[in-house]
Amino acid sequence: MKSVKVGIYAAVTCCTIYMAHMVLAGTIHDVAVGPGGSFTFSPGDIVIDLGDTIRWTWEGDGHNVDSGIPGAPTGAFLSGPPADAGTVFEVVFDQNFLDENPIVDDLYDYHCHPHGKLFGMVGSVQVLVPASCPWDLDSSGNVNTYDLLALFALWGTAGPADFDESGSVNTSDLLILFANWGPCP
Ligand SMILES: [Cu+2]
Repeated sequence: MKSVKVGIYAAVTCCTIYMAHMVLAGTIHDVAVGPGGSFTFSPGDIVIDLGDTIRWTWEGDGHNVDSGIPGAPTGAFLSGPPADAGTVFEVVFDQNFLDENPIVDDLYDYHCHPHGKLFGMVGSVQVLVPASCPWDLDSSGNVNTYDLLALFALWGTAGPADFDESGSVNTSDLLILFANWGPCP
């Protein structure tokens, strides 16, 4: 009987860790470097969620990936010296990365060092960071009666009070608001 309990415990623990990993592991977005002999990154501008990875794959020769605009590298990331087709470079844009490389609006410009200035070989990564206190609908710093009233005013809509993104503000969102009642973290 004891071994059954241990088995169940192990399965639950394992499953929980696995699910937590699934939630934390972001999406990988592919960006081609110099496709078709061009001096471009494709897609050039990309919007990702916090925790996502950009995977640059070289399809042309003599390029690199350097953070910042041409002539003003920021040091946030650098693939190394210019490299050839087949090279792969990845950056995980997680909270640690953002903390270590703070930038206005979490918008990371980058360029190819040899071709950035000369051929406009540039790109950007916009990281979308979820609001830390989305229940504070009026941004007062507190989840209170005003937010409750705001939620009722948005009842049935897919607006900002649809916390669980079910498609409309309903009782579930009301309960989420109550669960987060008080000062924002
Ligand atoms: Cu280049």
